[in-house]
Amino acid sequence: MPFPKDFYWGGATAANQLEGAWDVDGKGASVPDHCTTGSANAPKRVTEIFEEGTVYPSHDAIDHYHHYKEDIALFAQMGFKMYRFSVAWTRIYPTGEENEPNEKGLEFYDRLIDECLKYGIEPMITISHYELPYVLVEKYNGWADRRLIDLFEKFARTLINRWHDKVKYWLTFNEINTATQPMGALVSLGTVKGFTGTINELPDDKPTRYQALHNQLVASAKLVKWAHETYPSIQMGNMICFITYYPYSCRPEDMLLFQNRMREMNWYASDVMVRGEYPAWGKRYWKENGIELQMEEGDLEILKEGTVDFYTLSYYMSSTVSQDANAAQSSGNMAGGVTNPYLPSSDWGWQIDPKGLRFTLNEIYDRYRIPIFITENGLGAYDTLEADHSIHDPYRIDYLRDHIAQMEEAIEDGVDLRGYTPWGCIDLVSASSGQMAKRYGMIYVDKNDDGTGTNARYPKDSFEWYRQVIASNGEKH
Ligand code: BGP
Repeated sequence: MPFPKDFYWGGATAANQLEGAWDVDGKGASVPDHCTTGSANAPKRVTEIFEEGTVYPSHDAIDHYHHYKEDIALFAQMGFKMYRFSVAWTRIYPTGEENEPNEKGLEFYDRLIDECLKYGIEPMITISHYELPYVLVEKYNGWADRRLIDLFEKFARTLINRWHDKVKYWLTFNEINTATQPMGALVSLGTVKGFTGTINELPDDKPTRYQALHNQLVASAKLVKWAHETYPSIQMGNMICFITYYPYSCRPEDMLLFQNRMREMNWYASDVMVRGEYPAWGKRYWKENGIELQMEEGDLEILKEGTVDFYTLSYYMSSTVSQDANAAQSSGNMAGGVTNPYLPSSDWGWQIDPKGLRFTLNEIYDRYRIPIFITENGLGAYDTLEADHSIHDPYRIDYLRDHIAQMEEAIEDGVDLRGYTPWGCIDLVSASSGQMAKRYGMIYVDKNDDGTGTNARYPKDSFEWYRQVIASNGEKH
């Protein structure tokens, strides 16, 4: 049986996408709190002022803030061994700049962590998951400003000092590599000072993005170094949005394009976090893209000293690249690319590729030789709530089953895979579209795009299926 006996089966979420209670108990506004709901035809918008009558989905989300006990009990019923969640920065430091943390915010996570531990569920915390305090965007243009490093250290150390004896696994930044793509400016870096409009209208400034990413990489390494010195028992990880690219043809130009995309999207940030240095091709890349990184003395040493203990990734799809400008384009989570005729697509155009996961895990492990966790994977789909409150989601079961089968293969190949926490184990707000209708959960939540719904939770067919997967340690899937 390939799955090791202490394999961490579980699920993953992010604070701004499920907690709601956006201004309760002293919480401040974060970037997602300024984002509206989108739809298949209309992209979500960012507004500076809250518009009357507009739905801001993170404000209420699925009200996990008040339902966490029920939700963790359902996770326990599925047999979760691990739960990956994030801490809302604005619950702890509402503007990011306070000197003292907001005790009420900390107490919520005290309760949440204790609830997990009560059921023997190992918490994994993402310190920063796409939810920068909005004040830091307006005042500093987000991570473009180095002062964010100290503000982040203050926030992150507050969490680790408080929970180091209860939480062993920590991730610094969710999908830090999205900074290499235009969308990263909004979701990850907050370098969107003064911007209002749809997410398709985001202006792009590549040199600023790469500078802001450098600042984040330094912040991450600084924290990892401090955590290792202060609390040797905890483990620090990265988190990469892994997009596996294929060359569309065997043309040498396509092969080089494939290599460039893999480097830019996947290896650039993770080489720094795992190897402790920028890749050899970095200098040429910076020059050709007009990037002049401002570094301070000691930055390169910090990067060297703050390397992570384990590697985590999200994996949803692969993407195909071609030199041919006329090739049919496919849509996707920041990836874009051309349509791969061998793969089916989700309702949102993401190309489903379980075998690509085996390839990906092998590539990562060959390169770094450190333990790996898949901290996100799943299918965003439309679900139908039947009159008897059942939800039949065989498409989701198929998706997860096929990916688990390829994880098995990768483990047989020799990959040190330690855990699997599929995304949005309970329905929550979509990061890219702001919709509730794009559902990932094994637990259905009665909440709609227009903000209506009872917030009642109902297990889908995938709930019982996943329970059996976990109970059999992956043998039954
Ligand atoms: C990742 C994010 C998550 C999550 C997931 C699914 O990029 O880390 O926050 O939302 O993608 O994406 P979406 O919600 O856009 O379908």
